[in-house]
Amino acid sequence: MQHATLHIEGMSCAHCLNAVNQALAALPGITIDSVRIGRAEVSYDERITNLAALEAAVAEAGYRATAA
Ligand SMILES: [Cu+2]
Repeated sequence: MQHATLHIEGMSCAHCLNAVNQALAALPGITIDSVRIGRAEVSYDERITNLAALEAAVAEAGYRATAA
């Protein structure tokens, strides 16, 4: 498993936390360690997914994620 910290722009409330959580949780090969406003900590199986897929899922939910 790889660990990643995503910096996420556009989050402001509990709804945002939910939306980001669900977007990430829907991806295969990922374990969410924590989601806070502006930041998500995740572990992922690099044989199944990658940082670009994580960033794209967050983008689809309406936020802008950048891997730290
Ligand atoms: Cu919000």
